[in-house]
Amino acid sequence: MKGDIGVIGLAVMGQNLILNMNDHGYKVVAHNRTAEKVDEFLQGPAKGTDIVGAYSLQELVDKLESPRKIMLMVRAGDVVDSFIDKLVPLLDKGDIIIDGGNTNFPDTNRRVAALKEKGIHFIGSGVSGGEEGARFGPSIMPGGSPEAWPFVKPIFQAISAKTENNEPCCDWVGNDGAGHFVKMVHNGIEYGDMQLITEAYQFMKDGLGMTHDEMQSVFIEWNKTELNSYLVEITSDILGYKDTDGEPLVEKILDTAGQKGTGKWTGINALDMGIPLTLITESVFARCLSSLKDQRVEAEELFGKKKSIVEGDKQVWIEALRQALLASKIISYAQGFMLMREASNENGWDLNYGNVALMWRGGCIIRSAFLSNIRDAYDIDPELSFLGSDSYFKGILENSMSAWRKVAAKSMEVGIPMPSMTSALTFLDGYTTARLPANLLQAQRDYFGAHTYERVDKPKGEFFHTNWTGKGGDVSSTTYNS
Ligand code: NBP
Repeated sequence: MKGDIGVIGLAVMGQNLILNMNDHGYKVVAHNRTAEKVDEFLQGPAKGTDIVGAYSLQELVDKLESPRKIMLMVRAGDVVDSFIDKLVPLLDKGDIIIDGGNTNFPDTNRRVAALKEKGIHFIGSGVSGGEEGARFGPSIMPGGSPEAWPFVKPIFQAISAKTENNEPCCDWVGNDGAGHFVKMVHNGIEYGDMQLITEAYQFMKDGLGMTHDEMQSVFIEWNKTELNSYLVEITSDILGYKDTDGEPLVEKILDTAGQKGTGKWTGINALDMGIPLTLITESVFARCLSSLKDQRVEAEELFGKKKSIVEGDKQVWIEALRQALLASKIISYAQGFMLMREASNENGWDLNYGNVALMWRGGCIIRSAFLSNIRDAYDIDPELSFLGSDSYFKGILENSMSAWRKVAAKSMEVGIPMPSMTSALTFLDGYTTARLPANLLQAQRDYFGAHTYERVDKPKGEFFHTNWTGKGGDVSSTTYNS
């Protein structure tokens, strides 16, 4: 009997996805560039299963049922192109290549188009959930050639995570690189969620002087509220984890954050599309700032160590912090969905936002109870332009406002950096202000560069230039927006 699907790449993600597929009754053919890893896998974790090995791409192709489905779980970038180039001459028209790595979506756009010309279908799929997700149920976000989806759907939906109602956290996202785009936004939101939690931790630790056991208890309690999520849950575990000397391990970890680029891509994409994705972008910058460790140490000596003490009833502050975290999180998701909406419109992807929320509901790093509410919001209004306008989220934003402002103001007063919580509040203030000072900005642009402006008392699209000093000419610059 031939294999149902081939998987190339036997590192942590590939191996675990294969074992997951095998558990669900699919016969998988496994291949890896370094052939010894095929043997190690077959004689190790795959021993006693139906998984078979292939030591060359030809052998892999020969062992698969038509139309062949071959999933790449390798390092993103050139490695994917190199495997595609080697596979294409061995495949038949109608065969399917799937890239399950963390690929930047323009690469997927390019690959879908190039392979279409050769009659090969291509799916670019985000896979989230790390090692455990891959093994027992990841969130899977596939997009690309729609003709390929019916062949891949049963396997992907079988191995994916399920919601509490047993719905698969996997559905077709859209054409071209839509799947990888949605995975990129997922990762951006993950950056935001993580940053928000770290800001709450610093406020509790430095501002309120709380012990790690106290902070652990707070996160355990928060996990029973609307903040219920995987990241809040693991944070409580981390805060409670003691090193061999009995001290909290977290304080022995160097405070420089790593990043592999997906948060940065999200921010760059937002700038390209003109979407104010402030919270996620601040989260990326916060990681950049953290990596300037030597400079920060020198600067603290130069400026003096801040006292950062927050006075007042600790329990009241903790509740204020919880509300500030929840409200900021709503803004982060609202901005992420704004970005997806713009990309969907620009690319004609017709994204289903409720489905996206459902795909993130289980299996992935940002999984949370909150995503069910997001799904409900898009079920009520599929074209919702700002998540915060949905009545459930609007209610939380309004109820949290005073606590959120208190936390933001206090952080500024005592010098605890909270870039994401404060920028989220600033965003909401801007978004809910009908008249911003951009009129003055337009006047400045017209003053120094004759860039023209529109008037509130004239129809939109009519442009004016003023000779502000009486010295300049009446010639205006061309009007366009980049
Ligand atoms: P890695 O990203 O570490 O990639 C390892 C695989 O890539 C191995 O099969 C390796 O073959 C192959 N490879 C490399 Br590296 N360079 C190669 C080359 N020049 N030619 C051929 N093969 C090459 O594995 P991973 O952590 O399992 O991740 C797989 C994909 O899934 C990545 O795109 C990753 O970003 C994404 N992802 C990872 C996670 C996670 O939690 N790790 C989560 C979600 C998505 P070799 O054995 O011969 O070196």
